[in-house]
Amino acid sequence: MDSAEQKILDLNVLLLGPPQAGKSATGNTILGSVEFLSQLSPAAVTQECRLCCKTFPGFLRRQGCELALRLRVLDTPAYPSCLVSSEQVKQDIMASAERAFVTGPHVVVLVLRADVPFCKEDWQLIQLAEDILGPSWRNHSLLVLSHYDSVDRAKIRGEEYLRLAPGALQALLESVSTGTTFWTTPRNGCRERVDP
Ligand SMILES: Nc1nc2c(ncn2[C@@H]2O[C@H](COP(=O)(O)OP(=O)(O)OP(=O)(O)O)[C@@H](O)[C@H]2O)c(=O)[nH]1
Ligand SMILES: [Mg+2]
Repeated sequence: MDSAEQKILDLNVLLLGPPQAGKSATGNTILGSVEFLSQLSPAAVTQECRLCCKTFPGFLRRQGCELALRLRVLDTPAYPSCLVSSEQVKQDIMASAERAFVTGPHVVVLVLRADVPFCKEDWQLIQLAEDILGPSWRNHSLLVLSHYDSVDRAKIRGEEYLRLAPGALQALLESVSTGTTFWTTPRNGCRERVDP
């Protein structure tokens, strides 16, 4: 590794979630710009995996030296899918993640809608995170509950939402150690974080 390479910190992010959960919008939020097509559709918008790489020079200082952050975000088609074979999507995602990330994904962002019930199919998503990251997947996964603005409009506050959530979702929230984020309405394709 030469000195130029040492000044770059890589962060590989893999987005996963069911149809229309807000995966692409989340990717845009992470990148801070509109890179992925994010739109309402009765069909799948993202049909194949797409990598976006962005470098943020001087992002942090370590031992008196400035480091750039190189963010690689892989947007993926919906999984599990109700439109095409979920097994095929799973194979595509795993193959694309292997191609995109030489050192593997560092963080898997699981995007679920806060305003629709957590159902048993969602466990397939968790299983995929585990297949990709291995047994320590919980330590390297972030759960994003999108469409929190709808929950907010229904005047359900964060704590109450968590109390009302089915046991399976509560177990997931407890097991994902990197924390949960609630997101509000997209603005210009990006979103803002709100506190639960
Ligand atoms: N109100 C609201 N709308 C959202 C939120 N997140 C995403 N959306 C909207 O939901 C729609 C789908 O968002 P996408 O980012 O395309 O979702 P996706 O998971 O990438 O969708 P597919 O690629 O079709 O699986 C878009 O119209 C977004 O603007 C949110 O937190 N609140
Ligand atoms: Mg998408």
